[in-house]
Amino acid sequence: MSAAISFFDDDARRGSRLDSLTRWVAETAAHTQPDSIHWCDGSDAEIAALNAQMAKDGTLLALNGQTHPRSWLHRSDPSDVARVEHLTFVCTRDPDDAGPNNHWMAPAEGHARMDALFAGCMRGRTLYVIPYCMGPIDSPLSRCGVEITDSPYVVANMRLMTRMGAAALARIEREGRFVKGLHSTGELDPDRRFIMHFPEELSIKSFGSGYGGNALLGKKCHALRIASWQAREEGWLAEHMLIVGIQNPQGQTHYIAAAFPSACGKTNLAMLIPPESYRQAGWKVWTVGDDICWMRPGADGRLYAINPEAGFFGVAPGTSEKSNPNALTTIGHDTIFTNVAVTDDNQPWWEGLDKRVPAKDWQGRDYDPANGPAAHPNSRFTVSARQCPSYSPHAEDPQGVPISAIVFGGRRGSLVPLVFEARNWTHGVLVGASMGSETTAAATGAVGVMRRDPMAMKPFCGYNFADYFAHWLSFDQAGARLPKIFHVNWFRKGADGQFLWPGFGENLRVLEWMIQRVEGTAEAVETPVGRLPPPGAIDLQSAGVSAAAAEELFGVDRPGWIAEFREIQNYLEDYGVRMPDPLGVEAARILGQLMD
Ligand code: SAT
Ligand code: MN
Repeated sequence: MSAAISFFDDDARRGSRLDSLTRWVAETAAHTQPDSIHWCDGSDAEIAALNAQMAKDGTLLALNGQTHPRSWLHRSDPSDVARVEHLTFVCTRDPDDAGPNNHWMAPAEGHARMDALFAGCMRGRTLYVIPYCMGPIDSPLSRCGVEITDSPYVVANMRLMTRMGAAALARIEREGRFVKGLHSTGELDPDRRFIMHFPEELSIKSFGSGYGGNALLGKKCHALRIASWQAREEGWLAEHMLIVGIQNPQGQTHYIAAAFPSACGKTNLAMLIPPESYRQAGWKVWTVGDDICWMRPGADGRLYAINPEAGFFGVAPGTSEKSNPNALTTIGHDTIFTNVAVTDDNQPWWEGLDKRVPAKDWQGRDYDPANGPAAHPNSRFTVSARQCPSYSPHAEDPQGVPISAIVFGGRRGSLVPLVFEARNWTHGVLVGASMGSETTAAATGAVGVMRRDPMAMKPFCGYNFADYFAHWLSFDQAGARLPKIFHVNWFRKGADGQFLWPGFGENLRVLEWMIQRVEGTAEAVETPVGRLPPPGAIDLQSAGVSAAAAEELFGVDRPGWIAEFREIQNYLEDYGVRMPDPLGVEAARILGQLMD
């Protein structure tokens, strides 16, 4: 790796709009004391040198080059395998601006704590400066940031997940504005680990973790927590949503943005393969993004969306030829795998992939089922979106893609039907605001516990949820041509504990009904909780769903919903006077109808 501080040597840079960046880098270096500084240019030569260095020191292990060319395995510290929500803070001057949905700390205290951790932490290490752009480099919807890190693994991941390097630096120079993210893996000590956000300063400080959303600061920290704050100020939306294009046999494509909590199948839905009969009829599915969506009203009143990311950081377990063949093709080469198992011929392996028995588990131990799953349940792949066979030709359009429908969904074993449509925008915002889901392995803590996860943003909204819902409501203006809003639940279980709905490619049957609703060609039945497809509107038989299962999937259990809505009312009331009235009015109206 070059240790040269080439950027500083270049007098031409001085006095440019990069002054604040060079000053910040110099101050950070003075405080963290790295041995050298490297400005990332994003080139092939740079990553080749970095990979070689990481292969040498064991940070990356080469995988089978025959089956997985140019792919690597990284084993993280066993205590550092997921996001840490209890150590994640939003630091605003007024605690109410962060809201009850965030852990809050005063900015001065947050900085003091973090600065103490960062003091001298990069001694013996290289400080990498990563200029990056979230979104297509020439899109007005994109926003830039710079991450300073001492982790070459973070550099390699950021290179896949963002537009990183020289072009981003040029845009930063043009705009003079960027989000500052400072990261160090520290000693990976869980007791010295914090992820702090300072939205009023557009800055992030993250210490003590090298993993995913804690360390790749462009992702959840910038593109959701800080961006949600920027979006409210600037009149757009930064959401935890996949974006998928559904092309019908007539050749029209509708784009759908869908919010599900982490590890609830966003990547699978974004890369869906239509059932055989749909493929033959000419249906096609196009992937725009699998995790984050930035949306803004266009001149025609529609919402236009970009995927701010350039790659996928997907959950490996459960990814298979059946569940997501597009993902398997995508990760066939040039991929970083984190915390997966390996076979005896050094291929990456995880539960649900196939019937082979792995040789080593995610910690590098000889595989022994007594030690639990071979791959960590939150093991991941990092890969460029351009390798995805279904990557949309419009994924990088600077103006974004027009959104026809917004879908909210949770992991709910009971009560919530397979699909329903919101009556209007306000009802749709309530549907999103009252989303509940059972927790997954994507965050540390108990798995399978039901919690409210509004719009799948509970861990990611950088400000008070009450203000966030008000911001959502504000899009309903004269001239707006807003998407229809739906709710889905792929995870409904029967009395025997088995899923009632097959999911995966069959989900297209549900999306088809939504598109027909958007086009005005499908019927719906009014119920107090929303509009449901009438019997026969979705071909369940071909999806292998029995009549009894169908009845459960589309039933409205009034006593169950009354209890649910009482809980929702309590939840909304916890936010006090900042909660916008229309949501409470809407919830009361639905509850009244349920009790009629
Ligand atoms: O670890 S990440 O936050 O990047 C992944 C996720 O939780 O969705
Ligand atoms: Mn996510």
